[in-house]
Amino acid sequence: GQIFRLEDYKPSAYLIPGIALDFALDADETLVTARLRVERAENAPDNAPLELDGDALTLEALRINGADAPVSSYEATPDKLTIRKLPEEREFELTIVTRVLPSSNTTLMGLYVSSGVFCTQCEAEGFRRITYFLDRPDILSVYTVRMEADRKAAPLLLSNGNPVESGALENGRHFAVWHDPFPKPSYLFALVAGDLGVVTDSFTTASGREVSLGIYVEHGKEERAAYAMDALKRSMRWDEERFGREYDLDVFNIVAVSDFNMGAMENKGLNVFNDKYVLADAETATDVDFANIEAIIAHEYFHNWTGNRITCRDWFQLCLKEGLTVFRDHEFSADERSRAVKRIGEVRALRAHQFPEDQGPLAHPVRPRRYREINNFYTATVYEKGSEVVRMLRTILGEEAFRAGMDLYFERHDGQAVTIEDFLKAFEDASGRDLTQFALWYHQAGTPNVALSSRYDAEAKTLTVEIEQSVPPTPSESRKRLMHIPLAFGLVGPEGEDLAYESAEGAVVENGVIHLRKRRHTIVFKGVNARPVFSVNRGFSAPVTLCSEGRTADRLFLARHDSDPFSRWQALTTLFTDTLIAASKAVRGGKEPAFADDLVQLGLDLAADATLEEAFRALVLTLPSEADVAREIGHDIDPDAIHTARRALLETIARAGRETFGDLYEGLHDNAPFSPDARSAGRRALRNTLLEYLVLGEGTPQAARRQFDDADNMTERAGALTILAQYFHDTEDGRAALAAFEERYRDTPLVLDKWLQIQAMIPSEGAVSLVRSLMEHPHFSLANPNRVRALIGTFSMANQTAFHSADGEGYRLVADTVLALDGQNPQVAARLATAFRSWRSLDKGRREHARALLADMAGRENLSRDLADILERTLA
Ligand code: DPP
Ligand code: ZN
Repeated sequence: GQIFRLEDYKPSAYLIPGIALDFALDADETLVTARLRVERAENAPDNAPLELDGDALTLEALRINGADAPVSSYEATPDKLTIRKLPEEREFELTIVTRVLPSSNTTLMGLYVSSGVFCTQCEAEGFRRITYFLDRPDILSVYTVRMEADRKAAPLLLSNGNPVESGALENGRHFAVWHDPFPKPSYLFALVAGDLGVVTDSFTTASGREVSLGIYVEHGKEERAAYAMDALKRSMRWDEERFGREYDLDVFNIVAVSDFNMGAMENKGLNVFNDKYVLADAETATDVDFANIEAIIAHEYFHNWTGNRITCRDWFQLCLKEGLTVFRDHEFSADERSRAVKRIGEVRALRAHQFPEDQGPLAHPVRPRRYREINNFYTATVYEKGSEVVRMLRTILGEEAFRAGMDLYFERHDGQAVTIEDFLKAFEDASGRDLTQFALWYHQAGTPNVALSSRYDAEAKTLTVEIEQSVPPTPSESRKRLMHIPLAFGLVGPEGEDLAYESAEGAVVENGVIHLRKRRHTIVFKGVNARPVFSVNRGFSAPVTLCSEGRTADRLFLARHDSDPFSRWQALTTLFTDTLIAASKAVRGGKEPAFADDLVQLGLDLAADATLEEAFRALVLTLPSEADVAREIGHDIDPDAIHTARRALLETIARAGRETFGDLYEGLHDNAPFSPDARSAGRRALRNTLLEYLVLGEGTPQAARRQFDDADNMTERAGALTILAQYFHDTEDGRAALAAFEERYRDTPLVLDKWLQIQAMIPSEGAVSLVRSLMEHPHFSLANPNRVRALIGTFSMANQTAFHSADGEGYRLVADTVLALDGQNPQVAARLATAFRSWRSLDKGRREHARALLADMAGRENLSRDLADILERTLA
């Protein structure tokens, strides 16, 4: 297939400043009439043909300045319309009539039907499934959209911008016209037409403009949209206060649909959401769901400035909007909730999703230089690492200069389609700093490693720190340049306070941050009055792996005393990870795993420490996952050994903490009515974590069964069910709870997804056949991405022993599903296939099974471009 390269970017020879779209909506066959105002760009040759993108389109008519275009003047295929003979004038009008088939569109890109509702998804290249167009983000157009549809089937007609006009038509049909005054790229176009319920509200912007807010959901589900509405209003306020960004249209609408490839989409003034990220109440949503809704509502709203008002010049710049907007939504959640807990969650997610990507065959820079299929670059690297890069920028510049840079960026580029270079230039100009070396974070793939050692000289009162950076080779980038790595640090004294020092030599050290810019730095801190423990990468200031001399005593100390909560958690996590690596080695060697008492005691003490937030204490008791341990081992992985080792540590802690945990668990119960706030969520998280240990300590399911039966909210009910399923799935209690849950939520698909998910994680011999049988359940459907992700996605990501089952059957299950899905929904199929990305780090037998299946898949005929690209890169 064709490879697109960053260096090949050329501005378009034609512009389309205005477009009027007219949709005659019909589920089987919709006629789309697009009237394009086309302009020849300055400096473009007069005779350049106009090549418009299409995808699976049928051309019904083509008119140039109102007259039918002679057949000889153009050429139309499903994926391209080339017009060779164009008017002499610089400006002309093209009318293009296409025919599209919404109800048979299973790709969920372009115009499709979800539960009877017409909706669209155009990012990245879905608009070309609606009409022929210059479907690239640097073509900005003002849109006017007219829709007509059956009034009964689709009383609601929404598009971008503001409503202009609506009315009745003959034959029970009606129409509406929307106009969006802000020029936008085609990927931000959206329409929704259907019969939906609505929650309305309003928001007054800082300058006093009144905005009507609407959240549209299936009838009967309106109450479950209340939290999303609240999150939206808080997001709008926050963006004004923190970034000075005000909303710009008269209306802001959100529509929840049940079939959606992504989480949500930031179409101008009309966000379309996966209903999973809108609908929530105590009965159906966990605290994690509430937090995700808050974050995603914020994320899509924040795109209005970072993405919509200022957009990407081309898709290589995807991180320009995504990394930045993730950073903004992270900051929002940190402000709304607990900053420390939020940060730990971000880092756990980064390590779970981005690190394996960066360390495997699919590694790519935050700003990729080439792609075959852009859909495959909506990755943890672009999003999560992209956000980390913006965070580092703030660390380097400081809050004030960072904000000045953002202000300049908004001021300078409003209404434009720009690049990472433009973005960085705004910060350089606002701060007077040179960001050339820093920019490597966008250009170079791979997770840098920082190796570190320190020694204290009591007589000289110096602490000498040796730091060395290296960036590992990644596909097609064997030689790496040295990065600018900002490491926040502290010298932790005997009482836990940060020790002062007189001077630091050997690197730029300012405001508690070491700026690593060379391969090696020897930093001498002078005037340090007591032996400190060096605490580094506080707050995870840089997304690197750290390799430091393993002084266990120092880590135990930091876990108890570091003033940075992230570093406390990190110290403990490192200790747990190291001990789990050692234990899985022991298991593999046929020995009993053993765990140090002081580590177990540390876990118990932190869990019981009432001065700490409950959510933090829950994280303390959450051991590194099997995948975390596997990633740290890195090669010749045996998931069974890791599972056995981790289970042994869980049981060791459970036995040691039996009494403490029981008391804590009981003490955390309260009778207050459910509230999704962070504090209450933290309490529930800790209770659920404790429950697992309680059950393991007692060896009986009673406590979990009791919580399952008594719960008045989904967090506690699903938490208990997860434990029952994990440890007691083959007992009466486990079976009964799973059946009761299924019965209770028979008519609530999003909750039945949890039921699938919980079963997909059961680490048993029968896991593969259980999942295969659940695929036959009436609730399951390959056509719905949420179902697929809940069952097959969870199985491949969160059931290490079963997915990597030594007989290869777990791989086969995922491969079968990927192939079955590819013909319907290539995007979701390709995403599912990335589960194989770490195949080379497994032990020999598993590696062989994975390779054989990957090769078999790659050899099939008619693979989508999406899937072929992933398979090819994974095998390379
Ligand atoms: N809708 C996706 C997001 O907001 C892609 N833009 O990240
Ligand atoms: Zn986004």
